[in-house]
Amino acid sequence: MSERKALTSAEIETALHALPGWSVVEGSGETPTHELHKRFGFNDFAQAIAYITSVAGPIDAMNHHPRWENVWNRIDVYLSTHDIGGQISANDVKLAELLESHFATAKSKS
Ligand code: H2B
Repeated sequence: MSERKALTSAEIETALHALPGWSVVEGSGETPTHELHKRFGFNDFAQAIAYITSVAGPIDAMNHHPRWENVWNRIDVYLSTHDIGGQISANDVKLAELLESHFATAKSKS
C-alpha cells in the first residue's frame, strides 16, 4: 500500500512546511530509524491529559498510533511506520495533521 512507503527526504521536507514545530529525529523507539517529532505544550497536566483523551478515539480510528511521552504540561510525540522498518510514511504525516488540528481546538478552548 502506497501510504506505507517511506517518503523521500524531499517529500518529508514539503510536508513539514504545513506542520509547524514538527521535525525529523533519529529514531529511539524499538525499531524506528527516523521519526516525526513535535513537543506540544499545555498550561498544566490536566490539559495535557485532556488532549490525549480527546485525540485517542480519532487516532484509533486511523489505526496508526503515536509513540508519546508526557511530562507534566508537555507531550512529546514521535511517529513512524513499523512495517517499513520505522521510517516515515504518508500515514505519519496524516497522523501529524490530525494531532495538529486537535491541538488547535484544545488551545482555542484554553
Ligand atoms: N502506529 C504507528 N505509529 N505505526 C504503525 O506502523 C502502526 C501503528 N501500525 N499502529 C499499525 C498500528 C499496525 O500495527 C496494525 C497491524 O495495523
